[in-house]
Amino acid sequence: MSADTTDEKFLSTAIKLAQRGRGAVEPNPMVGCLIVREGTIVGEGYHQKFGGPHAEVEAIRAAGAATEGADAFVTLEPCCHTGKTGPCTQALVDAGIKRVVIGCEDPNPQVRGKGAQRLRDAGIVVETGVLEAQARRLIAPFAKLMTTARPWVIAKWAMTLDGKIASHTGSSQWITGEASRATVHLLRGVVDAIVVGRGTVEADDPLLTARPAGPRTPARVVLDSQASLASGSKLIQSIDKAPLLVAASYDAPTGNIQRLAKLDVEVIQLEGQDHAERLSALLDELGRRQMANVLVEGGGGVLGSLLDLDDVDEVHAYLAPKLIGGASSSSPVAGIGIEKMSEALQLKDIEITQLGEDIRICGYVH
Ligand code: AOF
Ligand code: ZN
Repeated sequence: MSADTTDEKFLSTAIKLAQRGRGAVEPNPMVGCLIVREGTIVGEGYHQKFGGPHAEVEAIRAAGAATEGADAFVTLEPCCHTGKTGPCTQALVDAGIKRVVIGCEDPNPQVRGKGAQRLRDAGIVVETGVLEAQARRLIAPFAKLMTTARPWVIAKWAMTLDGKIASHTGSSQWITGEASRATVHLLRGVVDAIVVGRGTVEADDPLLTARPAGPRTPARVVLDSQASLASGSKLIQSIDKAPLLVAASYDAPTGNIQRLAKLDVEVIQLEGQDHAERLSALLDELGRRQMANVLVEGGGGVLGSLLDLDDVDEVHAYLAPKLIGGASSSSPVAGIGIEKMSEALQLKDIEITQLGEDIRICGYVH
């Protein structure tokens, strides 16, 4: 193997290691680090928990005395500032590391290039941009929140083979099988919020919790301009299981807001003349709350507005081999839509997975 492919191999392992922190480190980035000496991994580490030690510190600790003269492979540029923990650049220097291979730059303005420079200044050989595209994907939610103050938006839907999310009478449970639904619960357990429209709550009366629970308990958010969510809904009945946020407009009747507040529902009122404007305001609000990942589960109106706003970052579409027909049966993404097929959003880095008899297609919008 050439030096480059060896570097990529170790960095790829570090990326997999980093992913173990998903759901536990946010809004921090997932980061993985390997210490390698004469071609052998002598220490592994990853950022395990928000506020906890960084990946480099974990890997250096695991390697013990073997760090002297070794290489470090880090998915993200090592930090050079003191946050909740000390600078990783100093830890690498103190450990006697002679070469650092980095996946991508840290978009945090306190670091951005300065971390790599600090290492070079200390006489360490630094290679940057190894498996850069993958390393950037790994930190995409962190990078988006850091640079736009908005969360990463994952749009999820399940549809029949003929593109419907419910029958013409509104029947929708269940389109996909158990294996598909289990993966949705895994995803719910690593995000900060699950967003749905009021119509979806009325049609499906969902709980919107992760079952089994994951490392993170997502807040449940309902777009409900009049704050009219029924007191008997499962969302309200399960208020002790996960926070519930109703995103209303300034036109919402005070009586409705007071009724929900008494039931421990948090009601926020959003600026905006229409659903799309208020959805945009909601993303700003969730960003202010330092939410890095938001899962939007429908319905078609909400997903359509998101698409019209160009605010979808990632898509998880489940396709079940069922036919239901019906001119009036709903499809997953409504809104105004795009005029020409030549202007359709083309997803990138597509991943196709078979789950029981269903197919899941995941991809990135940008
Ligand atoms: C690294 N290695 O494993 C991580 C880094 O508040 P702190 O001290 O945890 O610092 C958080 C910032 O450090 C975060 O915004 C990002 O810039 C960087 N994250 N850096 O060298 C790591 N998680
Ligand atoms: Zn650090």
